[in-house]
Amino acid sequence: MKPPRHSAPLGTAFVDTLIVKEMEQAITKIVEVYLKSARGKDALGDKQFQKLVKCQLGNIMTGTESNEAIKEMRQGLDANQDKNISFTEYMTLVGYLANALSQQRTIGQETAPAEEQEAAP
Ligand SMILES: [Ca+2]
Repeated sequence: MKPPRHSAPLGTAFVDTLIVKEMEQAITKIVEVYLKSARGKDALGDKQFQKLVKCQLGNIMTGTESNEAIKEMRQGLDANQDKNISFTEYMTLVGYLANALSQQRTIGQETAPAEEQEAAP
């Protein structure tokens, strides 16, 4: 009798499929949020951008309660200075936030095993 040789490769493929689906869902959601916020237009105006940041990014970003801070953020993202946030400019924000989250988690892992301690002298 032959041993079941398929179990390991199938298992790996299954895990890969799960990861792809999670990424597909995440990317789809990022696009959906933008399209819903833009309400059929090809870019986000000031009000749409304010609403998107307040409703969707309040837990991941600081300063989202301040209209002025969000306006400054929009100005920083608005690469072509047309006062609207295009999908590409929106993706700059998504990339920035993903990078910040990744760094935060990496730092968290580095410091997690250590006991809580005061700042080094
Ligand atoms: Ca723009």
